[in-house]
Amino acid sequence: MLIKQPNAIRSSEITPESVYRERRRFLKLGAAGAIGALALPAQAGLFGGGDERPPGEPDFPGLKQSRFSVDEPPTSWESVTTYNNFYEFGTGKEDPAENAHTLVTDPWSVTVEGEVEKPGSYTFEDLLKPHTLEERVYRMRCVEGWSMVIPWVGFPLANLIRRLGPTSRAKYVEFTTLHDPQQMPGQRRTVLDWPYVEALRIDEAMHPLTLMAVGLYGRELPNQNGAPLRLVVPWKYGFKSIKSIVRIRLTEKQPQNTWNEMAPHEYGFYANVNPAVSHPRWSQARERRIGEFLKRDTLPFNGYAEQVAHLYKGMDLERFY
Ligand SMILES: Nc1nc2c(c(=O)[nH]1)N[C@H]1C(S)=C(S)[C@@H](COP(=O)(O)O)O[C@H]1N2
Ligand SMILES: [Mo]
Repeated sequence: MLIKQPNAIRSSEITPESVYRERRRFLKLGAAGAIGALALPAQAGLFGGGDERPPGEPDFPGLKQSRFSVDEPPTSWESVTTYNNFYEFGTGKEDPAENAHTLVTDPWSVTVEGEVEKPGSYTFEDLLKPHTLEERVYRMRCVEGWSMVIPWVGFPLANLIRRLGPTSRAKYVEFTTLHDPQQMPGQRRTVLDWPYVEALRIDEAMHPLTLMAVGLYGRELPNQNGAPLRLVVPWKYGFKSIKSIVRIRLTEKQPQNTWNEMAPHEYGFYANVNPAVSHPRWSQARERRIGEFLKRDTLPFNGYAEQVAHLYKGMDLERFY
């Protein structure tokens, strides 16, 4: 098996208790306020028994279930939170769960720059306040050939971008992860050109499937999953879903993303899940769903073709991989 026993130190054990409770109180109020009296506890029915869910109380009780959720059994909480890619905390799959407790996620702020009408530095709380959180169960596919199904908690990135007011020159949206080798020990080695940067074309960023996530399985994001704020783009290989974002920049020119810079022939800008286009060193035709034994076929656009294929009409996807 790929999965080790849980050894993660939860953020609740690391962050000073008072600070942690403050952040939680804010998130709870926000989520509850947004859904009001109509909300039903979606989780009970959704995961029907089993022990896939995390122990303890949810941080976001009574989340609305998104109509974009897929109807597939979610990967266990244990796997989702102990089998990670987050090179800022090491290159091994178990490294992030072991090491990410040194990341301080509260206070947190995000700098907004470039082609927007409302640039500035936003606290995590200010950034979130106007948005309605919901649960979105998404298929996720890593470029390495494994996949998961993850019940994210978040809101559409489009809503945030609209609020920031893109100028007519805004063609791309660039995201940057925190750069702090004190908190991120993996950054003391130059395995990547830090900080980690990712970007989307503006129409991809505005697509209703593109999510800003703040939680999973009804809980705040564990540090190893990109706390306190990360991108989730379910039709693209996992590396586009950048974690622990501190900067959002709208640009006219296509930004340089980290993995493309590292290995341009292996990782493109688009990174749409495509079983027909092999990675130079392996096929992308099949995948291993974590928790399952037999491999399954990988679907074009990770199964989201109906919703997103039109974004790439007329593009040669062998060239724009
Ligand atoms: N900052 C940052 N974001 C990152 C990564 C990373 O190393 N650093 N890894 C990416 C890759 S390759 C994958 S598959 C997903 C994994 O997300 P998960 O650990 O929450 O499943 O995060 C992506 N976001
Ligand atoms: Mo990945």
